[in-house]
Amino acid sequence: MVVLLQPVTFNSDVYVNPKCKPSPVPVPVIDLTDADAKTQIVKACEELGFFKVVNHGVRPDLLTQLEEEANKFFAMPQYLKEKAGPPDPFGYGSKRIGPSGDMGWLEYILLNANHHLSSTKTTAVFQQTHATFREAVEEYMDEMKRMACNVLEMVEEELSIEPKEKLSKLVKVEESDSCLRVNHYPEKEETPAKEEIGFGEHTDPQLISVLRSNDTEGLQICLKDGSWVNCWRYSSVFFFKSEIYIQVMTNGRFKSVKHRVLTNTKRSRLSMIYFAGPPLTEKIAPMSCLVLKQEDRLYKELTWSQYKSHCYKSKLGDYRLGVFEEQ
Ligand code: GA4
Repeated sequence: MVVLLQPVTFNSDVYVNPKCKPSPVPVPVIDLTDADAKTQIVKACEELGFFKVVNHGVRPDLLTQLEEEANKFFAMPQYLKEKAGPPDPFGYGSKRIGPSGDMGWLEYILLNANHHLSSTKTTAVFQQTHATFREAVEEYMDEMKRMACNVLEMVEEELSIEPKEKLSKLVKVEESDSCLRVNHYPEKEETPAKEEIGFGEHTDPQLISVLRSNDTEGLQICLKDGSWVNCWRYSSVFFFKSEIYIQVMTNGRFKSVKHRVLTNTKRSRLSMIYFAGPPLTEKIAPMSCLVLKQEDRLYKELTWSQYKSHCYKSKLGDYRLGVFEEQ
């Protein structure tokens, strides 16, 4: 079957910001029920590291419900929200991102999807809110895990990765170090709204991530030629990004996409990102089924825990893949 990519036009989900260099590369739209979806997913991960999925099976009212509950949390008085902060890295954070001094125009909650790794800060998020928030978050995490595993299993099939479920198991197991980030970029009061860095440019360390937002623009991805394109209007669909971990496992065949969020609208932006990560003890290395000769290996082996501690010593925009590169 021929894969048709949607053309980029100003009114589609992806448009070229007049301030950015124009680029002809469109974001692939993949119907998860399509018999050819696995081929399209692999192609998208190889070319852009970013794609949009439709027919994902997540009930739309879960999205509305979670969005409402999250908005209620962010509307609470600052002193109450701060009972769940500062982040350790989980919990509530405002403007500060990570431990190395990065700042952004946002507030957020970071929640671990694995109860065993939950911290008192995570618990504190739910102590300030109704049980309906926790219920919506838990159902959403289950749905994101299901979708992430589904996509990873399609990748395994397409690339003939052995043993079966090699990738999806990393996320399915109870020890998986996956997390959910809910970002709130507050509305701007001034007119015209001043453009600010909401979340600075970076690539994510995990396997893959699943992302959606309310109907507000701001997310930009960086293309191979260094130009930035805006992605927006995706309240009922999901975007997937392939991340550094899967780039290493596929020996560079999949790309992790650099992205950032700019805030330049009067509307507030709410985004939810599920990061599918492996257990802390898991070793990250190129899969032998994809690297025929030892000398073709681009990356050395590290455990997820070693890599994570390296990430937490870095600044957001740092090149974090370097630590895997063979000398
Ligand atoms: C980027 C992806 C996820 O949001 C995150 C981020 C983490 C954090 O906010 O605590 C980091 C960032 C992210 C990578 C470099 C370090 C760690 C902030 C930062 C400066 C939760 C993650 O796993 O890595």
